Amino acid sequence: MALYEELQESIIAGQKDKVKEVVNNLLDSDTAPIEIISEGLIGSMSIVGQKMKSGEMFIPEVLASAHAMNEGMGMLKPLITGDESSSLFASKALMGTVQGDLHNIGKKIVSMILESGGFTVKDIGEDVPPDKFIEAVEQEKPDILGLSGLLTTTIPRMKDVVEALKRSNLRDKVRVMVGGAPVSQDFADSIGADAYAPNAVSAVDKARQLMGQS
Ligand code: B12
Repeated sequence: MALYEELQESIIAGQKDKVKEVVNNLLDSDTAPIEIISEGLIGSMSIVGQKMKSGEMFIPEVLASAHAMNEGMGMLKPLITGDESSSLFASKALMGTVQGDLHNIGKKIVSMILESGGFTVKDIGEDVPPDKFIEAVEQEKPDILGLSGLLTTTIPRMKDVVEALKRSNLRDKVRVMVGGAPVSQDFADSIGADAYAPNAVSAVDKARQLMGQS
């Protein structure tokens, strides 16, 4: 079996050790680390994404795949040059759960899947008040601000963040993406967000669309 095929199968199966072994074999065969990342790792995660969309894979399996993929990423990232890295991980997403809300599982999954899709992700945690989001946007200068909320009582805080961005003249500097079980496209539209995604896989698609990548 070709090495890329083997890599793809081991990522889909969530087999960390196998991923390590195949990445080493690819490196031994003089494949460029940047190519292994984009063709092998990110390519395989797109297939995982498609399988999740079609109902062939579920969240625990997708997470295992993301962990396996991260194993390979950990080996390869130090081997790529600064220029390669800045073009591959050029788009940055800042993620946080809104004020009053401690739910973080979905946000962590979205962060991880965004990372496996080639985004640089900074997660600023849970129960984040609007002024902390503003501070972080000023500091980190992300392309995308991802707001997560799981409670019907806390998702109105997403609107507060959008309004705070406007007051700080930052609204046109960052694209706002929202998500979490009680969030819908209608809600996203009503607060003036740029995008909504119902799950981690579509979050990557939406993030790519926002960046004009697809
Ligand atoms: C686990 C859990 C908890 C844990 C959280 C642990 C943690 N570290 O996150 C604990 C026990 C702490 C907890 C506490 C509470 N919880 Co709770 N909790 C849940 C539970 C069971 C699962 C949530 C979860 O992790 N789902 C799995 C993840 C993968 O799904 P997800 O979060 O929806 O994320 C996906 C998408 O929504 C999307 N997504 C998520 N974020 C983002 C962000 C962006 C930008 C994008 C694009 C997409 C996106 O992608 C994710 C991956 O596919 C839900 C029930 C449920 N079935 O949802 C209740 C639930 C959310 N909780 C609920 C409640 C009421 C509470 C409490 C108020 C209970 C209490 N009385 O104390 C407290 C509130 C604490 C607080 N201040 O936040 C209610 C909310 C009801 C409502 N409509 O508001 C729910 C729905 C349970 C219920 N049926 O009553 N909870």
